[in-house]
Amino acid sequence: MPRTEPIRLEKIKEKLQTKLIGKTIHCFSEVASTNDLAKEMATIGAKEGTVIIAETQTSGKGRLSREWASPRGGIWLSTILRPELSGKDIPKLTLMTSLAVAKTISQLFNLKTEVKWPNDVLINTRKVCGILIIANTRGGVTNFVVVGIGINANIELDSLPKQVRENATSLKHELKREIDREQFLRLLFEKMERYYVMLTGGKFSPVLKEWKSLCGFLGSYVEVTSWEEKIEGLAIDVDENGALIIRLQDGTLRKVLSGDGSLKRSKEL
Ligand code: BT5
Repeated sequence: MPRTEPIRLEKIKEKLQTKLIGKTIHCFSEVASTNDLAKEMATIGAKEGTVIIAETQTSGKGRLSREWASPRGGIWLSTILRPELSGKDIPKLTLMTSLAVAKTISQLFNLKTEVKWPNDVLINTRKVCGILIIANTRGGVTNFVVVGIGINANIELDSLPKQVRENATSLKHELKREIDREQFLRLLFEKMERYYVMLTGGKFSPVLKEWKSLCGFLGSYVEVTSWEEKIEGLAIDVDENGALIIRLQDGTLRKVLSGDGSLKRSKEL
């Protein structure tokens, strides 16, 4: 079986057209978590746009300290950003990142992708990418943000833990071939930068509109678990701050912030 070659930095850089994201890239064979490393590097002053990539993570993290399986062949990366955004605007970064990943996949491989609130990208209802953002803010001012992205690229599904496999897919599984990870990263960085410039330039509405056009859950009955609470209703919108708006059975509207929303389709009420 062919084994994916390690990601080659110079191959990403060759034709990279960004001014910010990926201008500095550090590639590692193995780290505990690219997010943890990026956080450390940001704390000691790493420049905005710095990207940390690892071939594998021994302690990859999802939200609320959940485990993120990171076998070799995937794309596990973190980007350091220093946006002038207040804390309430940070979830916008998750939405723009999932949009950038979904668009990269559909453009390169002609695969139909779906974004799932708040932090996933799906192919055929299965998770191909998860995003985890860490924000460092003080007194309402954002010092730095780490955008962690995990993409199941060139991995076999049986390299994922059994309980994860059922709801996951990989690009290799969908395409029945390996992808060029450097080409993928170049396009991803370009798309992220484009949306980031729009977001930080006060033009988030068109980004959100595009995100919604790929969001399969709006208009469906959903069950959201947020901080131990279960909320069922009709998902009617995602607002400018990335909160999901649900219409409950009694007609009242409920806003769920993206912190720990986890969403699944439910039968009609
Ligand atoms: C996420 O959390 O989806 C965020 C994942 C972020 C991973 C990246 S990789 C680079 C960077 N460094 C890190 O340490 N993390 C970031 P959440 O929504 O909480 O989903 C976690 C759940 O997804 C787990 O509980 C599993 O059920 C499932 N899962 C774990 N590994 C997976 C994988 N490789 N593919 C699909 N699903 C997975």
